[in-house]
Amino acid sequence: MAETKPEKPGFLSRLFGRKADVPVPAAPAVPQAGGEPETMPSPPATAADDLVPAPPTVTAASPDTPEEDKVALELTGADLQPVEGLAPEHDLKEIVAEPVPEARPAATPEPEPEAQPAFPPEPEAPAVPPPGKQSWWQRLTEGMRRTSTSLSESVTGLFTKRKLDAATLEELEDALVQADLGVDTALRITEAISAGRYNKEISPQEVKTILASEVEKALAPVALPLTVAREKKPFVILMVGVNGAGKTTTIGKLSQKFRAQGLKVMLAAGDTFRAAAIEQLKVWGERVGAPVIARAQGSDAAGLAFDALQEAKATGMDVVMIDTAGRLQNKAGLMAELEKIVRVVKKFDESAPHATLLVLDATVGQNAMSQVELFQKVAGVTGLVMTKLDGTARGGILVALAAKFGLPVHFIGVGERVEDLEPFEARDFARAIAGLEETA
Ligand SMILES: Nc1nc2c(ncn2[C@@H]2O[C@H](COP(=O)(O)OP(=O)(O)OP(=O)(O)O)[C@@H](O)[C@H]2O)c(=O)[nH]1
Ligand SMILES: [Mg+2]
Repeated sequence: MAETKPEKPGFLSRLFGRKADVPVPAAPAVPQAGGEPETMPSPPATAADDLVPAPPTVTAASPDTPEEDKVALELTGADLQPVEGLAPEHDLKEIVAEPVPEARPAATPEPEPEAQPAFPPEPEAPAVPPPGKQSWWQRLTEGMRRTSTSLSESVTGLFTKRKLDAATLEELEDALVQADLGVDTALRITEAISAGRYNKEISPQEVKTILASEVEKALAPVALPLTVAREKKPFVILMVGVNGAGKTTTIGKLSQKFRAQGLKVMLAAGDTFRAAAIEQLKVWGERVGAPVIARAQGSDAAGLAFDALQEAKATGMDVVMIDTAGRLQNKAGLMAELEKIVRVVKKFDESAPHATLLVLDATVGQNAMSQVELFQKVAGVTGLVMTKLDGTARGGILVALAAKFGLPVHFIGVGERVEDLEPFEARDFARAIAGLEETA
């Protein structure tokens, strides 16, 4: 597929008088090893109609991972398969135009296909060292390695024993755009690097330090914790996102964190579209010690959410997390269902959902932009969780999202294990992306 690059004037004209509001370009669809979603087209992030459901990425554990550290298949939704008719190359208009099926799937669940990972292990993925021995910083840098290596290589290649000139800066800007940081941010970084250093030598380390500091500046305002308001009992969290983004596993991981804080957590299996999705949540519930309210496949998700909230109130739960389907037959069906869930939840408590978290898969690149626009419109997103930063060389998408939407980023995920999801910290992320060491 041809790479699309934004048209760029020369460096000097950009420094003196380039307009700041350059549109964010479509991500160049660079095929990646391992067959991740980056191989799918990333349409420009403009209209909500451009939403492309992500093909599910079941990232298998590295072959080097010891048996006991591998994530159980039933926790990861190992049955995930691309939705019929939603092949990435499918024409979007066609998908949207499909009629919404009147009848929901029959209550008798269809036999589930045999569990099998959708994608083979990535041969190029870095080996995962034993988790118990790693700090979050190690897991973060390990997970971000593809992005940071790619940026580091560009910086080292460009700035080793070379004077800072327009051509070098332009190449750096290209590398930053490739990492999905967005044109505006890339320009700001190159300007910060060039300030007072034009025609002088600058070391790769200095460049990385400036890069990290600019990324941190962009991210600091959105790095906000998810606070469970104790006066809301139950505190209702609605999880939304396209199929395969990581909603169910994120619910599992968050449940464990909340449980560790002594909170009583209930889960609502609102993805009634697939029997395996209900099972997946039940397994998480058992694992973390959280009751799961579920009904048969094909049941009304909004009704189930309402029942779960009543049950949670009756049993004194602190937090209820509602899982939702990431895929119905088409986008209209998915959105109608989400709107209904929100309406019904509000009947229970006008102030709920107290948090609506959009789970974004980092590997979809620029398509994350249109996902935010769409889900914001339908469900009123209050915060983001970005998963699978370990599966992409373009982790800079988080920076572009922050610049464009300013929505709080609560958590980031760099792997499938429970401990691979942590609250988002701007400084750590910025240093990891720039390939710098941790600071005290
Ligand atoms: N490598 C990696 N895999 C992840 C991460 N987060 C989630 N996954 C995996 O992504 C796959 C899909 O996750 P799910 O939680 O089932 O996704 P979902 O959004 O619930 O999908 P639907 O139920 O189809 O809507 C699973 O195999 C997860 O283990 C992450 O941060 N890194
Ligand atoms: Mg799910």
